[in-house]
Formats: sequence, C-alpha cells, structure tokens
Amino acid sequence: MKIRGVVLAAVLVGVMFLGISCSNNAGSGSDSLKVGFSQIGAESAWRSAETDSIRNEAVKRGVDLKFSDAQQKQENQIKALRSFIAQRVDAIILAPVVETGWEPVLKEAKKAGIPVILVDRGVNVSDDSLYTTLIASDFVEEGRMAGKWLVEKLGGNGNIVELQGTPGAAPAIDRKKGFEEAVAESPGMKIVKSQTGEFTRSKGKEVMETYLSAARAEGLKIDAVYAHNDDMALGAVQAIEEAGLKPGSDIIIVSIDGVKAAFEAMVDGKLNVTVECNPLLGPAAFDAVEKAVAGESLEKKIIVRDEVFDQSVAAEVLPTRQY
Ligand code: GYE
Repeated sequence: MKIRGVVLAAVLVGVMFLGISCSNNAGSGSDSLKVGFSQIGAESAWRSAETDSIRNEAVKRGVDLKFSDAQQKQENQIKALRSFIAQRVDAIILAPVVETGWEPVLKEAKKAGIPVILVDRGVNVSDDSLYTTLIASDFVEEGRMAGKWLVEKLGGNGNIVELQGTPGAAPAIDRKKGFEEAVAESPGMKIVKSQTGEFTRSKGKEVMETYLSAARAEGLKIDAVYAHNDDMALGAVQAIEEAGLKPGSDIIIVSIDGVKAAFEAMVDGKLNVTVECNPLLGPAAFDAVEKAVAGESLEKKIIVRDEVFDQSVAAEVLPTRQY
C-alpha cells in the first residue's frame, strides 16, 4: 500500500511537470505572451510602417498584443502604460513621443516587474535601469549624413531652411544637432529659418509656404530645404511647386526616412536625397521582449544602421523598398 501510494504520488507529480512544461513550450515559446504597445500616432508613412511591422510580428509569434494609439499626446501614452500595468502584461513596447517626463510611469512598470522595450525614440531618464533596451537608429549620425551630403552638393555655400520634427522628440533634437555639426564646418552654409513641421506632410507644406513668402518679401534666396522626415519634405515639395519653383533643382531637398514616396519623388527629380531610417522594428522588438521575459540580459542600445540614397540610385532601388 505504502509503495503504491509513493508511486501514485510520483506519477501525479510527473503529470503536473509535464503539464507545466507543455504550456510553456507550446508553439514558438511566446504564444501566451501578453504585450502592450504604446504607439505615438500615425503622423507619417514611417510610423505606419513601424506599426504594421510590430503588429504583423505579434501575429506571427502568437503574441496577444494590446495596441494603443496616443494621438501624439504623452499623457495618452502614460495612461496606456498604466492600463498595461493594471492588466499585468508580460512586457511593454513603448515608442515615446518626447524624451522627458517618463520617470514616474517607468518606475511603476519597474515596480510591477514589467520590462519596457523602447522602440525608435529614446527617453531622458537619470536611471537607465527604468527600461530594458532601446532599439533605434543613430539620429545624430542621420543628421550628419544629410548635412555632409548637402555641403558637398552646394559646394559649401547656401541658405538652408530647416523643417524640424515634433518638439522635444529624440529624432528632432538629434537630427538638428547632427546636421548643424556637419554644416558648421562650412561658414558659407547658413540655416536661415528653422521651425517645427511636426513630422507631417500638411504642416511641412504650411511652414514652407510661410517661408517662401517671407523669403520673397525679404529678398532672400532659399537654396535648400533640410526636413527631419520625408513627409515634411514632400509637403515642402508641394509648396515649392505651387509657388512656381522647381523642387529638386531651384531648391535642393534633403530629408530622412527613406519611405517609398520619397523614392518616387527622387525618380521624378523633385527630391534630391533621403537618409534611410528603418521602421521595420517588429522582429527586433519581439526578440528583445522574449529575452527580457526569459530573464536574459540585453544591450542597453540596439542600433539600427542606415544608408544614404540619392537620385542616382532611386529608380534602381525603388522596387526593392519594403516601406
Ligand atoms: O523619422 C518620422 C516619424 O521616430 C524615427 O518619427 C521616428 C520618426 C520618423 O514620424 O517620420
């Protein structure tokens, strides 16, 4: 009787283990993961490509993704994060609209033991243990690449107008910095006007219209536009055409992102160069999520490498572009 009881207990324990390991190993290993994704909004083609990449990858890996669109507002992102924490998600993916103001909510996530993976934009926090990793491009380097290209194109002389991204956003701050650094080496390169176009086509167009009429009134020649993203550049292209000028030749246009519409504009001769910024972050984001949940350590920054594309390669490269 005694022996039979022990055997039965052993079998029961065995069955329990089997049950646990089965539920953990079902499918790819992340089937049961619940992940919250707080996205900024849908201001640009770049951002829509990033959203699709993350959503598609979640489906592919069988992740239960809670998606929240913040409509460009940090307060909405903070609310979304608090709701993810309340729902006890396994991990949070955050694309932070601006750099500052995240400490309190990130502390709440940390206290709840929920890893936070930052995608595409960085944050400014005094304690970097408040997030697990940042997967992003080097925005300062992107700005430098754009600036270097323009210095060469203009032979070191020219009046530039700059269309900045969302105020306070990492790519707006860093792309400005990198570009300024690159053009500072040529005293003939002057940034004559600089304002935010909020990363959108409509605002880019609106700001460019104001600049063109102001320049006309001041008798100022605009030689080039530096836009922090393609959408604003494409808005500027429209404004320049409506003002009776030729974008791409009367005014040189330099931008960042490398979305399909930018390649099409290059093929048409209306945009001169774009510095790629890869938005297809889904696979890397979920690799990071899985590692973080498994308790593996991760690099603090996973850098996405970018390339410069100009008109000379646009037609050849366009069919291969994925976003
Ligand atoms: O360049 C721009 C966007 O954060 C890197 O945000 C991203 C930027 C991207 O809306 O188009």
